[in-house]
Amino acid sequence: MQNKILRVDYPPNMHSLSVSRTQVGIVGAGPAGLTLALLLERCGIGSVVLERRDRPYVEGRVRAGLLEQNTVDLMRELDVAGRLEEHGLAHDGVYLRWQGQTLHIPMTELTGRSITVYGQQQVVGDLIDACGERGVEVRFEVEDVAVHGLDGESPFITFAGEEGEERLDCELIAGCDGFHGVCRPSIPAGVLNEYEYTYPFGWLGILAAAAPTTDELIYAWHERGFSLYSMRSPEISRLYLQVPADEDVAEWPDERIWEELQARLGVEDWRVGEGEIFDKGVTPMRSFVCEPMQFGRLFLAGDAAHIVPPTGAKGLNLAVNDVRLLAAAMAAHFADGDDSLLDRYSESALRRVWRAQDFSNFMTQLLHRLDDGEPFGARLQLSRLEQLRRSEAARRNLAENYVGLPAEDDF
Ligand code: RFL
Ligand code: PHB
Repeated sequence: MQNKILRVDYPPNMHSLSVSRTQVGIVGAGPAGLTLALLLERCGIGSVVLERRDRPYVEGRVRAGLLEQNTVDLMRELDVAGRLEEHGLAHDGVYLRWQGQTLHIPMTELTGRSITVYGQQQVVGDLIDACGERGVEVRFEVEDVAVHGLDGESPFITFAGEEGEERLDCELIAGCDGFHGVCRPSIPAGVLNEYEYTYPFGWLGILAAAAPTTDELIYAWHERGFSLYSMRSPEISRLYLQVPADEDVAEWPDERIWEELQARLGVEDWRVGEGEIFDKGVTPMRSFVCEPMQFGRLFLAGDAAHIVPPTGAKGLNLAVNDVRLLAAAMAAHFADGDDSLLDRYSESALRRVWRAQDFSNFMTQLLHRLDDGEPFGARLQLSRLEQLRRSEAARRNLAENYVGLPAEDDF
């Protein structure tokens, strides 16, 4: 559908207000919002994506790196996987490392499904390019976005664009604006149940111009704290260190980072490959879910509705799964007025969200230094790691959760 734009000019002393109309107003141009816009476009449904930041900022934000097979399959289905096929690194397993031992978990052998390392920055860049090529409107640098009329038949979004105030009338609104967005807080008090847990630690993440010296990701338990060895390409490594939640990145000059990584990840005759660090940041870790993920004509998706600690590598994958369900439900609404899928959207999405919450919490509690002053927790962790080494059933359980449930199990 063509988006209609109508400009209403008021007398000179009043602000002019541009009013336009689309079928679905989408707030946020992260993986959730952009993927939803492309899924809707494929069904002939018009949408406008409203994003607070500018395009270079959105494309430059360093975040996730690990895509489940479902996510890769959806990117292929949407015909946006060209660069992913070329540059994505297919992985068949991961390593767990503790006390000098390394255990390979052969994901593909255990589940028949695989994982792909491909940076969220690239995913977002590919999605924005596809929106441009397919005429999907993405408006960057819009300010003061607010959603209105959510419990009526005619919701609308107001915002300040380059030319002044604007109003976007819609039939449905998708809140894809991340954890700190405006959509979730616009739902009236008392509607949502919110579940939250904040961890007392965070991750210091770096990108380095260094060839990875490992063929698979390494998740390492260490008395000094957790660390993770990941990558972005044969020349670029992505590494993380557990640090206190409120850590100042200035406390971590490059030499200290490499020293700590070698101490936590290194084993005899093997070292982490070092190189120039060109990105550094600290991320807090929290678990959060709001229920339901919808109110009237507003549907939340991705980090706007739930956050997982990154240890399970689930956040982006959950965001993409939400909009896969949401797009199908919206398509049924527009095709024949059938709202049964929209009514069930939250319930369908939350099944996978809670599974991912549990798995992300399990991986976090298994591998991080708990800092509660008691050695008891560490002994339990070592016992669980030992069980993974001894039991194929335990490895299979981890592998099934890590690669993600098949998409068809959701509706
Ligand atoms: P995003 O990506 O936060 O996008 C939301 C967008 O909304 C915009 N926005 C607004 N726009 C207009 N008006 C407003 N008022 C707005 N407020 C916000 C924002 O600017 C932004 O562009 O949410 P989305 O689309 O739900 O995607 C979620 C993922 O980004 C997130 O879950 C992942 O990055 C989490 N994550 C990982 N997920 C994985 O699946 N695999 C991983 O390996 C993985 N590793 C990670 C991660 C997240 C990390 N950090 C930094 C949080 C590793 C890290 C370190
Ligand atoms: C990443 O490559 O950024 C990454 C990989 C696995 C995780 C989290 C982040 O669990």
